[in-house]
Amino acid sequence: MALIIYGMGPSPFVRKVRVVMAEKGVDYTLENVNIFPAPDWFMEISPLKRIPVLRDTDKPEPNTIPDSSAICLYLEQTHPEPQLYPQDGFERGRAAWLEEYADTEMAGNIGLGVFRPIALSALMGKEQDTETANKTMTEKMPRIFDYLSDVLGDRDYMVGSAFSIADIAVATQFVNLQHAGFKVDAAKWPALADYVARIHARPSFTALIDEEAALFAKTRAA
Ligand SMILES: N[C@@H](CCC(=O)N[C@@H](CS)C(=O)NCC(=O)O)C(=O)O
Repeated sequence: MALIIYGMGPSPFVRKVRVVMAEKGVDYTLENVNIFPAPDWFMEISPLKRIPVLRDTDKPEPNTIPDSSAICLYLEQTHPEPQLYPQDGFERGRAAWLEEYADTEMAGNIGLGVFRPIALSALMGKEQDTETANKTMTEKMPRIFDYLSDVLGDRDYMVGSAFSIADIAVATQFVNLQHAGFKVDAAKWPALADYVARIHARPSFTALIDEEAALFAKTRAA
């Protein structure tokens, strides 16, 4: 099975898929696609114009799947070990919910409110909008940190007692927050800050964080 991921490293959704592949030991090729703007050929395999898209060259055309959640589900089916979706039905539903929460609420606020105004702007040679980032951090993010702290409680993982797709989806969004020079305030949300550090310390995450670090070393908010 030859798998290709179309996307760019710093996308939290591309990272989510790459972490799943690393956890499962799946080989793939990352083909860089610049979505600013997306090329015409890419629109044919990604009608929503979004990255990532997976291509499985062993399948007859159309052999592509857009959307990180759809791709991760396919990978779980083709590479069941280690299991990244809870066995228990209720916990599986909770994991799907947290993945959705991360992909929408977290991605919206971190992506548009912090990462783009700071890290992406700097990468693209534009002026950084620290006002928007600081406003997001003070007005929007505390609600998210409170919610995730409540969900986590005193456990090690977001759902049940095992590492799952929920942890990957949540933690990948925190990488983008860090690329912009922000993090969870450990004085206010100690368990969440500890959790993020622990999940990011997994080899599947560190490899990608290290790969992206050089790119963002100079783009963080002062
Ligand atoms: N639900 C999608 C979201 C993907 C997404 O929003 N990707 C962003 C990059 S981080 C993108 O391609 N944006 C391009 C655009 O909105 O035009 C997924 O999980 O893959």
